[in-house]
Amino acid sequence: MAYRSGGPKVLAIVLAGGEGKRLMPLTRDRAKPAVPFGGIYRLVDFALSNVVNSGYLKVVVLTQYKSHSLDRHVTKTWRMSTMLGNYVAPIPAQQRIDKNWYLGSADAIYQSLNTIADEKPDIIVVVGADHVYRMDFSQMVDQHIQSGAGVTVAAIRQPIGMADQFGVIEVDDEDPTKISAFREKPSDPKGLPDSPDEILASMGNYVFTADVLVDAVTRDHDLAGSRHDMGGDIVPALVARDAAYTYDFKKNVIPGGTDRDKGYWRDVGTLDSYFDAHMDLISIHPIFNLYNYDWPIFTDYGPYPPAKFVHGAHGRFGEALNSAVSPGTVISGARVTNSVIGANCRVHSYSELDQVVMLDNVTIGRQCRIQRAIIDKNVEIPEGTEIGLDPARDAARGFTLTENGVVVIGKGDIVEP
Ligand code: ADQ
Repeated sequence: MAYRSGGPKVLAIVLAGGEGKRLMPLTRDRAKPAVPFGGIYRLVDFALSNVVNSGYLKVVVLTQYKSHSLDRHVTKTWRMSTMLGNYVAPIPAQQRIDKNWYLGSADAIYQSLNTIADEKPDIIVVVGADHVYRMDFSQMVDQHIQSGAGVTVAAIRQPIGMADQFGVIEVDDEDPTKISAFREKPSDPKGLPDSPDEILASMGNYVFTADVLVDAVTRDHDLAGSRHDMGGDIVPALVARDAAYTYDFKKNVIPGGTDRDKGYWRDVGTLDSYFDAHMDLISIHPIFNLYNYDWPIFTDYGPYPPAKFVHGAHGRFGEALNSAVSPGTVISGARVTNSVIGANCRVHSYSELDQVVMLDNVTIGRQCRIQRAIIDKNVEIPEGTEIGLDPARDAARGFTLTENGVVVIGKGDIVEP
């Protein structure tokens, strides 16, 4: 492949139409990529920061399901100077070609082919929007160009028990970068030859030669029986045409990265993995390091002042330990440990919170005890409430309880003391 001077012209497509059923109630009225994460971010900020930090500044975000808050966040946060022709553009499903909403992620791209025709890129980087990680896509693009692949799929080893959540990659005996088989969410996975308890999982990030992607989604559109899915249909079709290679995420080097967070990647598809990923943020030497400003994670959290910790009733200290507390929040006379607290929250006297993930605008009244809980936006917890201490009682009150026993309270839910 020969490119004009200055390297290939790259367009990034962020797939952000996912429904995120397993994150209910957090996805009750927002798309999964719009789910708040880490106090001040939305999930989509991780994918977009990676794309932009990789140097790719022409970006379309394909949205569909309950896209209002996602759209608002992307439009507000991801403004770039248009003078150089750069943009991050949310594109809602708009029945441009077919009179139906997107049937799957490949159909989302098919119905947005006009954005590719307008830009005329050489390379298209297609990424999901529901993972927490850092990745320099330009290193994957370099490998893609050198290998002559039609598609390159980013890959990471995962426990074999999770095979039914991922596209599973098998590689060629002679050339371990070449994909010999790709099965979407198989129920009968084979372990890796050197590690029978692991599989090689697709991260849902792809680099395509532009013509190959356009051709693949166009053929797929007319294919009877296709689910029009990137992992389920497009990648297997290109494997069958001998055009699919894999990129080993372990090789990816991030400026400012540490040994501890090298290779960190979390699919926060379930409430338990969402909760665990928050605990990774606040571990004393963070497993995922938000403080690496060489590869910043960008966001916009609103017009809030710094967080404040004040004496509450009877002079009790307001304190937070091993916790991340977002701007606008006031902790007065309460003790918060091992928690991630969103913006503009209030935690009042004598309350004790441990391992709590709290999104924006939550008020915790006095004398509450809350453990291992996720509390969505705009929830008011009345004085004297206990949550997370007695699973049977929490279930009886209508709260969601995860497999690992984390209690989840949905946006705006009314909580009785
Ligand atoms: P899943 O995450 O299960 O598996 P999917 O639900 O299609 O696949 O989501 C992939 C991305 O596409 C997400 O960012 C989602 O928001 C978006 N998306 C889904 N439907 C869409 C639509 N109709 N329009 C626009 N965007 C849409 C995928 C791959 C697997 C891989 C895992 C890694 O299919 O092969 O292993 O990601 O987590």
